[in-house]
This record gives sequence, C-alpha cells and structure tokens, in this order.
Amino acid sequence: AEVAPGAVHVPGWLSRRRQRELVESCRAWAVGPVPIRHTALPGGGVMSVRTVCLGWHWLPYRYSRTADDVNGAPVAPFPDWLVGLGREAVAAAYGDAGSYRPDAALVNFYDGDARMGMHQDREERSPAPVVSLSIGDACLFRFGNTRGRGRPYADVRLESGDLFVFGGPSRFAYHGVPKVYPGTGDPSVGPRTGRLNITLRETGLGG
Ligand code: MD5
Ligand code: FE
Repeated sequence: AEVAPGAVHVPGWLSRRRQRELVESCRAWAVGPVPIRHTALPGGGVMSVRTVCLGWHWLPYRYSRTADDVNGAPVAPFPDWLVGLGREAVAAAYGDAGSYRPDAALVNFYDGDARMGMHQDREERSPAPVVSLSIGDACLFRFGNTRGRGRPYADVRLESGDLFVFGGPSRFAYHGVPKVYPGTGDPSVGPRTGRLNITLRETGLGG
C-alpha cells in the first residue's frame, strides 16, 4: 500500500524462515566488533532503542567507519547478501530495484518501553530510498510530513515481516515509533520479546 508518494508498506513481505535467519544474524551482529548499545545524544540524553550498525557506523549526527562513540573499532562490513535483500525489497515496493545498492544498515532493538521520537534521517548523501524491515513485536509507526514533527501524520501498525520503503518525496519525512506492543511477536520467529527493525541505506559516502 502506498501510504504517501514514495512510501510503500508491504505487509508480511519477509517469510518466517527469512525472519528467523535475520534474527540469527542480528544476534551475531549485536556481539560483533561494536557491541549493540544505547546511543548517547549530544544533549546528554540516551536513546531508549539499542543500535548496532553494519558498513557505516551511525552516531549523532554523522556516519563513520569506526565506532567513535563506543570502542573505536572498525564497523563490521556490509554483507553482499544484504545488498541483494535490499534490492529485492525495493523491487517489491516499486517494481524495479534500479541502481539501488545499500552500504549501511542500522539494526534497532526495541524492548517494551523503547520509543523513537519524531525525527528525519538526513545524514545520508544519496537520494536513494531507505528500506525498513520489522521483526518481532508489532509497533505503532508514525509517518509524518517534511515540515515538522507535528500533524499531519499517518499512524501505521507495523507487524513482524513487514517491509516499508521510503523514497522520493517521503525520504525526508519526519517519523517515529511512539509505541511497541509487547507480546505480539511470533514466538516461532523471535526475538522472544521486543522488536527488531533493520534499515538499509545508501550513505552516498563512497569508498
Ligand atoms: C524503526 N527506524 O522502526 C525506524 C524505521 C531510524 C528509524 O527511524 O532512523 O533508525 S526507519 C523509518 C524511516 C527511514 C527513513 C525515512 C522515513 C522513515 N520516512 O521518511 O518516514 O526503528
Ligand atoms: Fe529514522
């Protein structure tokens, strides 16, 4: 369903098998060279979500090849199979992957109390879409406008297996996750509790 121009929601896109494989990968990434952590914000706050990155390490508000705010280690590489998954996702949403080649992934883990405030993703230097994959507990996803954090926005429930692609005019819309619904995930997929969101991005940073 096209929620807004360029914003396409594909419910149940990931098979349960693929969801399980991604949960396994996330478990390994979480204990990789840069352990999953709550990102510290410059104002003194700490994000309630825990994040681990591949390809490029995101920190507020730039990308780095090293985890400058954690342990300084080089970030884990972005695997080729994840490029393929991103291309499949864009093709599913838009009919054609075009020249899409993601080079960074942010893996966000939400426990039952975690939230993400309304924000824009502006660190990328590429007009390419962002691919979002949800696994585990369902959440309330708030998809806003490009002018500010307030109304108008569309509230969409994202379930385990859902794909969302944000491109075109939707790429720079404000968005957030005001609520997670604990216990709504599929126990045969995992994670046992909480929600995983994997976003694939083209940073446009090259090299
Ligand atoms: C999440 N993650 O569910 C969301 C899904 C993040 C983040 O917001 O920055 O890690 S990604 C949703 C997204 C990405 C880029 C653009 C837009 C939404 N959008 O225009 O709405 O953890
Ligand atoms: Fe975002």
